[in-house]
Amino acid sequence: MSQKILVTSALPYANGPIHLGHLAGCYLPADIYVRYQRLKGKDVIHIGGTDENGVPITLAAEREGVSPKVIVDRYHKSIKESLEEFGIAFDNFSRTSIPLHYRTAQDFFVTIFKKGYIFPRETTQLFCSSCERFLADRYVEGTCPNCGSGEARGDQCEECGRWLEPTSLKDPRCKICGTSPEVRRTVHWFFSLDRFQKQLEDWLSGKPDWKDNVRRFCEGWFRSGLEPRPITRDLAWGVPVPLKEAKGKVLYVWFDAPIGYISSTIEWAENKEEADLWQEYWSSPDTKLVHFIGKDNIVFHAMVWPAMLMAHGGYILPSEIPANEFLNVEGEAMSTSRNWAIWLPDYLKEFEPDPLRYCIAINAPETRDADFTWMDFQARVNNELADVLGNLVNRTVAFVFRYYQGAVPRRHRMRSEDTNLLGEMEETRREVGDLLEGFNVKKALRQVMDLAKAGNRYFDHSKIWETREKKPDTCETSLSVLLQLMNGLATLMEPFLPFTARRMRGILRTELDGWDEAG
Ligand code: B3M
Ligand code: ZN
Repeated sequence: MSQKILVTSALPYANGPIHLGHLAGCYLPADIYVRYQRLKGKDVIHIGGTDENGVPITLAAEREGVSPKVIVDRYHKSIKESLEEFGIAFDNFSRTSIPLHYRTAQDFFVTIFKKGYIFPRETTQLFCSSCERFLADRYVEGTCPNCGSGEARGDQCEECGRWLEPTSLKDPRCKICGTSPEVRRTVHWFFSLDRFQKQLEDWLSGKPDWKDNVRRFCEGWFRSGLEPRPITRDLAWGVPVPLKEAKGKVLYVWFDAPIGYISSTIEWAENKEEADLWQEYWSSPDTKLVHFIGKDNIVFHAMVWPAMLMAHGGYILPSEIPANEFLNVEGEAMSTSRNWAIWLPDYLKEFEPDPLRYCIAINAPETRDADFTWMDFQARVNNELADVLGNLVNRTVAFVFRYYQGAVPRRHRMRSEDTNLLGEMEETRREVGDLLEGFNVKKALRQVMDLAKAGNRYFDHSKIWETREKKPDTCETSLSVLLQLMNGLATLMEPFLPFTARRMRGILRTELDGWDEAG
C-alpha cells in the first residue's frame, strides 16, 4: 500500500470570522503542503472543521444573548466560505456539534475510561453565587499568578502563555457579572496524563527533527512533571459525558476537539460512500499524520492528544506537528477582544486571495513571530508579484502574440544560456520540493521567485527585440525556452498562488503538470 498522508489543520472556534493570524498559523502552510503533495501524486487528504464546543462559544452566545447554536451556525458558514474563497482546499470541513462527532468523542472517552485512564476526583471550583453556576475556564478572569497580568483568563494567561487553573487566579471575578466567586467542591473526571510521561518522552526523543518550539515546550512540561488533567466541565453546551454519574457535565472542549480530526475523516469517508476508508488513514502504521497548528496549541497536540491516542490504542500517533509562531499586524499582536486583526471576509471584499497568500507565505512566522504591514503588502505586490512575476509573463506573452500570432515558436539549437535556465528550473523544483517536505514554506517560495528573477535576467540578455530580425532562430529558441519556464513556474507556483498559476496556464493554454513533470 502506498504511504498515505493525513493532514489536519487546527479547528478554529466558530465564535468569529477567520483572521490573518489563523491563516499564517496553519491554514496557508497546510494548504501549500497539501497542494504540493497532490502535485506529487501522493495519497493525501486535508481534514478540518470548526471547533463548536466549549466556553469560547458559550461566552460569545451570552454576549449576544442568543443560543450557542446561532453562533456556531453563523461562524461555521462564515469560516468555511472564507477559507474556500481563499483557496484553502479541504477534503472535508466538518463541525464538532454534529451527532457523528458526539458519538465519536463519546466512544473515545468510553474506550479509555474502560482501560482505567479516566477517574473521578473531588475538586474545588469557582462558583458565582449571583449567576448561580460553576465558572469554567474563561468564565473567570483575574490576575495571573505567573506574570501578574490583570487580565488572565481562567484557562490561560494570554500575556505570558501560562496554562492556568481558574482557582489559581488572584482576585478572580466572574466574566459575566463581575462578582468575585466563591470556592465550592464538585466532582470532575480526570485523564491520567501523568501515566504517559515516560511513553511521551520516549516518543518525542524519536523526533529529533521536530521544530524547536515544539520540543522546547514539551521539555519544559516534562521537567515540571505531568499531572492528571480534568476533562469534564459544568456547561450546558457540548458533548455530554457518557457516564450516568456525570449528568449535566460535558467533555472539556480540548478533549473532544482533536477527536474532531477523526470524526471529520469519518464524515469524509461517508460522503464518498466508502464508509471504512477513514480507518485506513487512522490505523495504518505507515500513514503520515501531520497536524498544522499555531504555537498556542502545541501542548494539546504534542502532549495531551498523543497521550489520549496512546491510551486509546486504536490509532496512529502524529508524525509531524509543524507549529508556526504568531503573525502580528502593524507591530501589535492580533487580538479578537481588542478587535485588532485583519478579518479575512473584509480582506476578500477588497482584494484577490493570492497577494495575501504571497505576503503571508514569503514572510511566514516559521521560527519567530513575524509582522504584517500594509506597506509591506503594497511593496511586495508591486515589486515582487508585479515587477518580477507579472513582468516576465506579460512581456514574454506580449512578444509572442505580437510577432508569432500567439503560437509557440520553434526551438532550434540550444545555447548554454538556454540549457542553464532550464537546468536551474529543474534544480529549483528539487530544492522547493525538499523545502516543502520539511515545512519551509518561506524559503521554498523565495526559491521560486528567484527562478522568476532568473527568467527576467535571461529575457534581458536574450535581447529578443534585436535577434528577431538578425537571428530569428535564436529569437525563436529564446521564446520557446521562456514559455517552457513560464509553464514550469505555473506548476511551481500552484501550491502558493493557485489562482495566479491557473491564470498562467490559461494564458499558455496548458494543463496542470505533475510536480515531477513540470516544465
Ligand atoms: N479551537 C483553539 C484555536 O482555535 C482550538 C483549536 C482546536 S484544534 C483541535 O486556536
Ligand atoms: Zn456571575
